[in-house]
Amino acid sequence: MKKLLLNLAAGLALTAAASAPALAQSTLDKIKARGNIICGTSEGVPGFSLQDNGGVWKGFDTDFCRALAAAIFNDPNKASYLSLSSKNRLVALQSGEIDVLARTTTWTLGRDIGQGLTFTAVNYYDGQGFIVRKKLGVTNVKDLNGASVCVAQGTTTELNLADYGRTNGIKFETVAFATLDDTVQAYEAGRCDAYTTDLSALSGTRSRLKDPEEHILLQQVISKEPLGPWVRKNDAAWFDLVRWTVFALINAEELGVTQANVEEMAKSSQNPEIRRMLGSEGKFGESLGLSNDWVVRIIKAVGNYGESFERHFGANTRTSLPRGVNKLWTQGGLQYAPPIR
Ligand SMILES: N[C@@H](CCC(=O)N[C@@H](CS)C(=O)NCC(=O)O)C(=O)O
Repeated sequence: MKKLLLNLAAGLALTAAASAPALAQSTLDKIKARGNIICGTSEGVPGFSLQDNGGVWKGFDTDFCRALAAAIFNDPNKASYLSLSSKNRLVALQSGEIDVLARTTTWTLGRDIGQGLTFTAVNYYDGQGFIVRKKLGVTNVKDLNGASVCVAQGTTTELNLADYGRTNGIKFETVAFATLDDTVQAYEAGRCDAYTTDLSALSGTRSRLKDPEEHILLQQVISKEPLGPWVRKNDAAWFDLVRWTVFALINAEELGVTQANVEEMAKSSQNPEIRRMLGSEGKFGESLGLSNDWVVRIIKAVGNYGESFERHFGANTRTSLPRGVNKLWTQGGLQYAPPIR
């Protein structure tokens, strides 16, 4: 009887194994086999991701893709970029055209659930703002009753604008466009009284208008826009790596590990947290499918979170932004990464 039950159990186990769907190859394995990572990027948002005159992508989001390439290949240049509009970015990730979407994309429940996608970690806390021509004399979003507002399609921006109108009894004439260029050009050509998007992108956009001085950013922030990289659902290995790369960048800043000192720290730091993070102790890199010095590789390539922020949004850049709520939690901000242990 016992044997019969055992046989039955074995038979059931076999049936279960045979009917289970073949485990899809992890994106990480595909990337390793391909020899580079394909990153979904913007259509050009100064500070986040923008091609320079030589066609090289640069920015805070670009740095993140470079960090992933460094972690996997010890070479930040092993990342290629696919420029995507707001409208087509999620489909590009769903269909497997890109490995990761690192493009000012807000974490919302609707996107995180039921679309085959997963948000990884917040690397920039943003909010929605407005830009208007100074000569309109508008100082508050509430003065925009009856105004036309340019917005990009397929964004949270479009939805927040409608919500804000409803809650505040304001009638906006929403004029939505499929691409960033069309949206900004329409605003610049005077087709709309205002242009609305994430505040961080607005200040960069303003700097690229023909006469930035003619435009002002309104003070109100009408939404929460937690931004960060996205991956496909049900790919735990790749999700873990992308998420912990965000956390590694933030932890490195908190622990004072910089592009300039990381190699020295890896050799001689006695701080156990730093030693674990840099792989001088423990095998965390291996458990992520990488080498144990994966964070050394990342920080050597792009610096820590604060260094990347400063490089792209610092006071000396054209896209200067206050660090604001993106300061570390130890300095009164919201950036807080779980410990590497
Ligand atoms: N964070 C918002 C909006 C992001 C967004 O796509 N913004 C528009 C207006 S700046 C856009 O076209 N961005 C340009 C780009 O990233 O190429 C979202 O996730 O829906």
